[in-house]
Amino acid sequence: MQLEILGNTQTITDQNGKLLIKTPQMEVRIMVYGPTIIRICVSKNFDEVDSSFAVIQKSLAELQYKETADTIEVTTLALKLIINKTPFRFNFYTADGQALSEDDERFGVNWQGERVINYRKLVTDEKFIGLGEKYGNLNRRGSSYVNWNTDASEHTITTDPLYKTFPFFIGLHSGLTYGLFFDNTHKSYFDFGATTGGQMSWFGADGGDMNYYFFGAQGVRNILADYTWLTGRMEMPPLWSLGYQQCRWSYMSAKEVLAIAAKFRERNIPADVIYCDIDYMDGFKIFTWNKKTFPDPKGMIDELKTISFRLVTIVDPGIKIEKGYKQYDEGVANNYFAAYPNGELYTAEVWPGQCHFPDFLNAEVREWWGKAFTALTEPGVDGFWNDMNEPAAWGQNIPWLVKFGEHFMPEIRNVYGMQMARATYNGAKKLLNNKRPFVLTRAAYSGTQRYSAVWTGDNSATDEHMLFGQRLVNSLGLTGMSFTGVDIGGFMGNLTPELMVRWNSLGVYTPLFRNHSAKGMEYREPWRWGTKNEAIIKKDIELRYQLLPYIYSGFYQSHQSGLPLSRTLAIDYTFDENVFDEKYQNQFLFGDSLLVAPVISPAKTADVYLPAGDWYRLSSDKKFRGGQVINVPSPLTNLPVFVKAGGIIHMQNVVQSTNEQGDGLLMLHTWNGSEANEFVYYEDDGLTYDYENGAFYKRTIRFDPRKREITLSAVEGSYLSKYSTIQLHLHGFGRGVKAVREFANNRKQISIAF
Ligand code: MIG
Repeated sequence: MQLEILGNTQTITDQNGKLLIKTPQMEVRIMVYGPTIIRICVSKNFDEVDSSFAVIQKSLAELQYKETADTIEVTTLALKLIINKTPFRFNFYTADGQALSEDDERFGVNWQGERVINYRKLVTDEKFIGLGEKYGNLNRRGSSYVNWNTDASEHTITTDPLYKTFPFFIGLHSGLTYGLFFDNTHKSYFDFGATTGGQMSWFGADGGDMNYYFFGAQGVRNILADYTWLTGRMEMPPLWSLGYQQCRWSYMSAKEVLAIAAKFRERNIPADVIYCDIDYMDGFKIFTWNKKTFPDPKGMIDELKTISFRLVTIVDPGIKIEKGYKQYDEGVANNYFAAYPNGELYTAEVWPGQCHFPDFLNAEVREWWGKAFTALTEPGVDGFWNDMNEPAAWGQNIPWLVKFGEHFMPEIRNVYGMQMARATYNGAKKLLNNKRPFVLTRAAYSGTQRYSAVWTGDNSATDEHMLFGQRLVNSLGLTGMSFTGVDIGGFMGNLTPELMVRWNSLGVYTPLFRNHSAKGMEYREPWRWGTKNEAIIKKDIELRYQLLPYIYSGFYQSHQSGLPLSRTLAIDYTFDENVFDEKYQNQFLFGDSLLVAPVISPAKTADVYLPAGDWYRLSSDKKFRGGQVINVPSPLTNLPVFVKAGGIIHMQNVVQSTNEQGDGLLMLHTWNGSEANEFVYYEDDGLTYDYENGAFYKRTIRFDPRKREITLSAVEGSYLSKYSTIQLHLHGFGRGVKAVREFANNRKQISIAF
């Protein structure tokens, strides 16, 4: 195999902001997307059209560069890209010349056959975070990874690859931050100094171009804002999808679904969602219902609605080969399925038996798929769960010569699931008449946040998996995915009541709060664990509902700026070494003000690292100084959760579902601190897209310890809050300060002295 390096520069041209550099072997395109974002694309043969599944922005029409004898320098307000001409290398600096990331001087970018690789210099103190759903530590230094979407059933906490591909990481060194998004859908590889004796890091792919976006913003938050500007942000989720979700493979009949839902109401355990896994279908045929066990889907869903439950149903990509089955007939007639190069349709076995696989890369197929959801939306299904879309088939490995339109399988495998989620989301959105669909997908690629929430697939019912799951959620948050979750309780295996209670209490602080288990496992509903445990589980679920106003406002941040709801401490405490300590690396901020320390179920006490600042335990208001490790009690009734001093958290009284109007009381909790703080409270109807036309209620809450004042700004937006009264609760303000004040919710600025 021949090693091809980037030869010497032959010509440089500026084409409306695109800098084209030709060498005898390759062509390089440099584009600027903003002061902190520069794209480099090196190719041996550029496609006519520059297309991406992830990126939704265009490059700027102008670019500043100058040429010297040895270099080409591209500058923006914030960045300097210095390209060495011989040998050809790409090096990035801040505007004032500090090195952010440089090519390895010896190897840089090169090709080995079809494979394209970039070798980069490692800085001594360099750390890496990101890549989304990947095993290992928060700091990825010393690890290597493969992106190849895989149905990783029965995975362990060291399995790689898993289900999703997010070829985006953030580098941290010398007090500086940068990000790199390798937008290449082929099987790809990332090595953060694992196999090079600490000499260099490298990434590459089996095919395609060396196409990457370099982010030079300072601060992880700013990099996330840039990355999600480039690849999109989530819409506001339906409020009901933030409630408690009960799943099972499977509730086998309409009767069982209704009985389970009714039990929540009988026992006054709040919940919003119940699921139908694959057994609701007729022979696992997508978009059908089993006539015997689900004879009247609409009747069942209507009944669920009367007790304020929503239904989410699963769909898989595999379409059963069966004449007379609508999706099969139409798919064959229109050539909508993946095929071998000789035109024969590709066949593989999944749940329904022999199947064909829709070509979700084709817009017409996506449209067709989207329309088929009438079979689900007509009876009243509100949420659409996309499974098996790696794509999975028995035997895993789909032959490489299978074609999806013009693309061979290896080129598109990593985006197949995302395109299925896209088709599902667009289809459901059209059918739901201005209501927001909830879509949940297992396979994903960068940009999936625009269409869908994700869960981390088939985990196991162990403490180890619970902690691992938290790392996955935190890491997914570093790649634009805010609406994420794990199977709470673990998919495979049975667990102790203690672990169920603990995991559920962590679920309160998981963006997607969904309890799920595999066929054959013991049932997992809250009442299966004895009276005492049920009471704890219930109380925790109630806490989730109390926190919903805060959580919803947290999702508004994701929608606005790409900041995830579950945030590894590396986002705000980037250069604090303790954050990366294996003992504390699972800790995270849930929204702006809560710090959560996941704890295994047997532990009666926990060591918690509190970063700089003052903190209060949520359950007791006991105050702690930050910048130290503390040991605190962690009984099953009380997960270690802390509020940041100055924290602002909106809560409501318990409701049994988000469908309940509630008592109209919004409780605004503030914890005393020496520094000023601000929080944007956000509310809308939680259901429709009217917020896009101004139908929201938004106000900034300011805590100002110097002025001794809490201010609620005047309301922005036209929506009427569902809360008629606001109650201010002051924590840690000492004697003499009235702890609770109450006032009618009005739209003017409100200032309260303390
Ligand atoms: O081959 O639909 O990850 O959540 O319950 C297993 C049955 C297929 C895998 C999913 C899991 C789901 C299960 N599915």
